[in-house]
Amino acid sequence: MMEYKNYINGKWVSSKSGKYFENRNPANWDEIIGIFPLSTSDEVDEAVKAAKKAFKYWASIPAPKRGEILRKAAEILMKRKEEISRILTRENGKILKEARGDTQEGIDTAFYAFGEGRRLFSYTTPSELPNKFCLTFRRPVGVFGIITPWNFPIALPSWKIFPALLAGNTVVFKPPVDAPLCAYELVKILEEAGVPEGVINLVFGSGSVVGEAILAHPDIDGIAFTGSSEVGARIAEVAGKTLKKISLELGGKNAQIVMDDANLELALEGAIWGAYATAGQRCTATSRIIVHEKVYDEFLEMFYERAKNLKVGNGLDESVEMGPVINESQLKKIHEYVEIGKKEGAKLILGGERLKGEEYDKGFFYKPTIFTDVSPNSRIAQEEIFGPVVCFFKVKDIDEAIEVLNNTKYGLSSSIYTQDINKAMKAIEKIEAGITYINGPTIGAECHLPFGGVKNTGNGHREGGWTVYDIFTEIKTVYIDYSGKLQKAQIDTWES
Ligand code: UN1
Repeated sequence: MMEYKNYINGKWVSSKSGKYFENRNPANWDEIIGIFPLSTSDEVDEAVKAAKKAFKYWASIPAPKRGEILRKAAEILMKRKEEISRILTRENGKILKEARGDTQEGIDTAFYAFGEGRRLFSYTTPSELPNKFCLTFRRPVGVFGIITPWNFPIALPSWKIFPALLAGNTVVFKPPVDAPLCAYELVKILEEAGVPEGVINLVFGSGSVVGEAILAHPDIDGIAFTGSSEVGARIAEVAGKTLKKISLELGGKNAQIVMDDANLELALEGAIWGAYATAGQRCTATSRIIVHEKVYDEFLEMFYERAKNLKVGNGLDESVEMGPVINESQLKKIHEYVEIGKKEGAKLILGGERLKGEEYDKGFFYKPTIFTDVSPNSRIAQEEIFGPVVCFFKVKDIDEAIEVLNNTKYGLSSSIYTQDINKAMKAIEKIEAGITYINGPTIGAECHLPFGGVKNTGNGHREGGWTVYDIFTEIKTVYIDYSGKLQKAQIDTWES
């Protein structure tokens, strides 16, 4: 059995607790992929010390040179793409095609960070006084605690770690217990690419021990987290006590609108992909489909037929369209929501149960599930289920469609299928979400554009693109007075 280690101060070190957790394949729970340290708060402390010590040196390296190291990491990740994607499918369950996309997102983000090494733009502006020059530039924040979920085991740590490092921060990384091997490979790649000791530290373990120790540690300056809104609120509370910079990417209850003038075939492909890719376990997943009454029956029928025939199975089989969900407790949670939906009076027209049979019994396979007649304020319409469950809503026009879409505490992704430019423009303007797709599904964000949401989906930050550097840098404002005399802002007048 492969036993994995933490990476602290440039060394691979065994668990101090002597305790381990198992990483198993959700498509076949008998398959143990490896065991990983159940680390203690002491190990977090060591990692923070190493990161704090390494910060001065790392921050002093010019950003383009830090970028060179990330370019090397991108090249290694590119070379190992297929191997890592297969690891990803084994530990996460998502189908290979999607695992390759997950890895590719990491590669793209590393190359983008490499390029940003030669930009890291900031502003210069005129001074209100003569012979005075004003400029701003970006400095690193310090030590970042990075806590990521299992649903994008390469892309999400990449979104955070690569820009954090490029900007000159050092990192203590706590990966998810459900997909730790990708994290191990990612850190291995950074080590091979030449990241100096102490700059990236990896501490495996539980949220309740390792996660909490990171949140409370006084020498951690910032936290970047992706996960549920409940955990996000807890992070803000605990990490807020030591006034850390906090970036939270949280839940979603994303909807796709299908108008009566839409290309229904296209809308169908988008809806199926948005709802059932990654078995619905994306924060961007389509969990609500809002359809104009004129095409409701026709579209529902089309969707039902496709969903019913979706091939579910082990993601390593290239013909499979949907893999298992991550673990037993997630499977139970999804099923509980199905029961809640039924009790609430929604009509279950497809799925709503675990798949049975020899090829399924050792994994956590849930049937593609559809509810209709869902009351807009019911729990299944409002809460994030994070599984292959969609709710259908019938509306009479674009205004009602947008109203139903906005009726949620979340605001991450959204989509509308229409051929009418006026309806599309209205949706762009009125939908309360961080992301709106026109004639595309709610999933498929590109790494060089801002990613994040409004309302309870986050706390105002955007990962991705140039905006992620607002999370991982602090702005220094500089006034250079070359007048040779004391000039007083707000007091001196131009004439005097
Ligand atoms: C997530 O689920 O947390 O847009 C991220 C998408 C992916 C990223 C999802 N590129 O669906």
